[in-house]
Amino acid sequence: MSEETPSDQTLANLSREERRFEPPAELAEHANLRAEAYDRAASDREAFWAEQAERLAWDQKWDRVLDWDDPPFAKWFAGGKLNAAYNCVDRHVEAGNGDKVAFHWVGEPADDTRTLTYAQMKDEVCKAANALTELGVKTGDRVAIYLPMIPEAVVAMLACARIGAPHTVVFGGFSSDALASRLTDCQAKVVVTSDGGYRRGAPSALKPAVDEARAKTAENGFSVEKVLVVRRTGQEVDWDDSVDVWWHDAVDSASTEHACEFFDAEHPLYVMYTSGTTGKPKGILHTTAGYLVGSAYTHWAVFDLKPETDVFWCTADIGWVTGHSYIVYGPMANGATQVLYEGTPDSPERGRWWKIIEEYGVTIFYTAPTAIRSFMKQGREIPDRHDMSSLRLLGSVGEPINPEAYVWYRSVVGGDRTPVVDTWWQTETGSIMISPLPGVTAGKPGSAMTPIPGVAAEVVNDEGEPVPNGSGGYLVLTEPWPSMLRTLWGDDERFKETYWSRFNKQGYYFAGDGAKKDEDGDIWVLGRVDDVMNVSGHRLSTTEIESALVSHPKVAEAAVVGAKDEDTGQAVCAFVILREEAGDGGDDIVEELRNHVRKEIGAIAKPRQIMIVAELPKTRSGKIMRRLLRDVAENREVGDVTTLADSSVMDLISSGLASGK
Ligand code: 6R9
Repeated sequence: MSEETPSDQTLANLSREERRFEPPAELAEHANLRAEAYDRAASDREAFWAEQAERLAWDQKWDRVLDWDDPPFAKWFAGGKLNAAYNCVDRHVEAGNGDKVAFHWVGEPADDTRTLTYAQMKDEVCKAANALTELGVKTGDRVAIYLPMIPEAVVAMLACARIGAPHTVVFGGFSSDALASRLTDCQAKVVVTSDGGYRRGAPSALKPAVDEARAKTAENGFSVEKVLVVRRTGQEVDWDDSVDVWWHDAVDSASTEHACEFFDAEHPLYVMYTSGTTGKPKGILHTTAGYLVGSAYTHWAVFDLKPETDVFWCTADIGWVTGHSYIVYGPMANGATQVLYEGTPDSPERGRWWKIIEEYGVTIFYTAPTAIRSFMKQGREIPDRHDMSSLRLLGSVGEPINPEAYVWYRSVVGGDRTPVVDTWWQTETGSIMISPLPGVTAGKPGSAMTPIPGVAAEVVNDEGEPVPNGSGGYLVLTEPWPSMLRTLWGDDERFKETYWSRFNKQGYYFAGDGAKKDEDGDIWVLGRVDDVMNVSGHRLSTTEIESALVSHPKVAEAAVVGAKDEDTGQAVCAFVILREEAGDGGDDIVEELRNHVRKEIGAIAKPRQIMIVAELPKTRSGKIMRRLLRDVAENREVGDVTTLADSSVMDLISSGLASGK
């Protein structure tokens, strides 16, 4: 570990974290949102949201801010009419900002770049909207998008929004099975895909998965009508003339004129599938106005966006909700200039991300803890080779960020200048709910801090009563918010049962996460409640033990699960990735780490078993799939791996363990 990394400040455990980072004076002085907003929003929540809704262009204003007459079915800005695509492109062009860069697109192969202005985006969106209409897509029809991170993905989403056809974006890394089940569930009429995309330096095919998925849905009596195919890699594809249409044939020749229709505020905008703990994926439904208000407001407030000067880069895939809210809808509604990158962080070399930041002068950078920890593993030498002084704000999303990873991010990537906003939210919430405000909050590494102005959250016990400061419980949202999910596609009952019935309190949304309030009342999200362990009657959080492990100088990443144990009910099993400079960690590494956890948290948390591994099983958004590790820890056959970003990881772990590595 380098001298600069504050190992001597290593914490005992999360609750004893005492480092604080005040907002830089300059940022505080010019901050978009000030401390007064908290009280203002709390005193009249609806007025506050109505004020935020003024950021959008409306064809017709709403009659009522919130209709909550039939909870949990909310209507926001009822009576209003607008078009999401118009808000994301046309109005910027009409305001004279057509020449402004919307995207600096960076392909994975070196020197494969494109620059797209707002005027060009508007033309592309109009052409694609005309082409989709020509293919038979009508308002209300669903369109699936299965594409790599190329500009056409954004264009296709906005073209759907423009004609009022809800899109469902399926992550390009998902299998044909996953695609087939989503196509069937939402009965998609058209699929937009490409021949392939680039990953880790090589073209990888996408179209065959669509062909397979179509064959599978046909077995269930459902068929997609058309497949619109972007040529990206030039690889060979099978072709069915009755179904397949090239994008360059249908879109390139289409007219750039498209008069957009204005839709009801509650018109469905998209369905995004997210895995449930059991059973089939849930189709989260978001509607137009509330979602757009939520994503635009939070992008402006939490990232302190100054559209004239900032260059924003969110590294999420467009197939994840973060890509929807913080690449497409929020930033584009705000007229931001962004970087959009097709590839992996380490292709062709490990410094690729830092090089992009340097080259495009990125000022605001938003990524996931999993990425940060993998950079920590490689050491700070790689980012240190780049000038990243343009950065002024960093964000984190997807899982709890361990305090050590937060401090590394801030000091190595952010040059000890930049605030880090740890943003808690979900596919279901549509936009950021709990986060520091960069110009107001003194950040605590590892804490998402407080609900942002306009949002009401609590940590409650089993009875739904708020827990006192210093205690843990369940994270709930206690008031409706504009970008909330409206239902699960086609399943109102499951919607009510999953999110609104855990507590006997009308209108309490249960997020499924455990959290704790520290002595100041600030919120620490502890991960999914299903990931809480019970060891000899003590409830232990996986996050807490993982953070203790990551605070050891030799550890880069850790995943902890509870495995059945005859003596203690459950026992702590840890899977650990070492930092590169630690080599194999030495002969006593396992004992050293077990004792480290005992010292940091206590004997009760000392892992029964620690396994040193090369990789951890993660979803594409970086969430560790503990269910699979639990299978390994309990010597079971490993379960369904279809939502893993890399499904070979489990073989690697199992074989590494079998060979005693
Ligand atoms: C945006 C996104 C949602 C779940 C959520 C929680 C975890 C996300 C977090 C976080 C702690 C944060 N999560 N952000 N946990 N701190 N800052 O990730 O959506 O893919 O639906 O996942 O992710 O467990 O419930 P989604």
